[in-house]
Amino acid sequence: MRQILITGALGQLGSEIAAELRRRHGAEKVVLTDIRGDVNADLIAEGPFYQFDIRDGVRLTEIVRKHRIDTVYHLAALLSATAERDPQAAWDLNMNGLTTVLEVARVEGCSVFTPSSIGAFGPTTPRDWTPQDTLQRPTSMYGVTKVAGELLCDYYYHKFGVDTRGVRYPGLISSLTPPGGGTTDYAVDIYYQAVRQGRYRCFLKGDTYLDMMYMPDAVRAAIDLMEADPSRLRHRNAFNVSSMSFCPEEQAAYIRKYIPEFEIDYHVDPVRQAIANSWPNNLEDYAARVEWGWEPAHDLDTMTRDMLRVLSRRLEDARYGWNDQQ
Ligand code: NAD
Ligand code: AKB
Repeated sequence: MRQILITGALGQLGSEIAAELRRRHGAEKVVLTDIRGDVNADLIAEGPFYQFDIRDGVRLTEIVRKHRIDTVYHLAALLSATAERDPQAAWDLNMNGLTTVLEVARVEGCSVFTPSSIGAFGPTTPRDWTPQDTLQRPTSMYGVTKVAGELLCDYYYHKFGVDTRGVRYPGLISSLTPPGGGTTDYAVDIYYQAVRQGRYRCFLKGDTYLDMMYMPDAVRAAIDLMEADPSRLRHRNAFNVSSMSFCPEEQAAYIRKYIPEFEIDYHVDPVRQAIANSWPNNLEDYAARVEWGWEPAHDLDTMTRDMLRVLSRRLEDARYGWNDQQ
């Protein structure tokens, strides 16, 4: 039975991986950690939680030993738009946070999941059906840290035998916890604004295609990869995973199937548009399918229907006095 620790556990991805792992293994077996403690009160109350900076290796070692941790999902990081505003802070957290986790894992014998991103690719990468093994020369600081992170994780596997694994996630879309400062955040916010106001002002151009994924598929990808038979893994850090690719115009058209009066207009943010222009349109994910059985369940239509249903119900609850953020 695994003893799991999650870093960045209160974020968009962490809160959902935490909920699913606690559902599978029990709350006591899944230790959550984050630098903040002011969100997702239910998750914090339900099982072990520690508030500290992931660059503190002494504290991490204490917690790993106390709970006999054997598997770490390392999710604490700065995302692309935030990273571009403060590149030094992004390098510091994304690289020193990862180094701290890998060193503790090496000494204490833990497996480590670290997500990479479509941000690990750049303008010279083939944009359509981006191959698993291809050119990676990203132009954003986020991308620089993601490529360096992939290499560092592979290094720890080859040099020290640490069981490191990762996927290159597309933009993730979810309703439990808002996204934390990425270029793909528009694709989440558009659903909130569609339900609240029936209109949305988008910070990317309407014809900007990007790879995206609904959160239930993203959570399953992480857990399935960590449970995969290691002898089948030819790649490790990190696997392309893909489920849908769309642009804001297309997403708006799908929202209109359910909210016909929905309107979208555009006020382009040059920083995030430049990042999006340097990323692939869609990834080819054959290696993940063959090596550990990756298969997504959601497409743009099923995701749109589900997001609008969940958010409408939450808005309705808020009208009757429930907290809109819960
Ligand atoms: P997020 O910003 O929602 O969550 C990150 C969490 O890390 C936050 O809860 C934050 O409080 C915590 N954190 C920040 N600094 C910390 C520190 N010094 N010590 C400890 N915790 C700290 O991000 P997310 O979307 O959940 O992303 C998680 C991982 O997945 C990241 O590595 C990200 O690059 C990757 N990823 C996310 C997406 C996406 O669309 N969400 C896509 C591709 C890859
Ligand atoms: C971001 O936009 O920074 C993230 C990502 C795709 O890595 N959502």
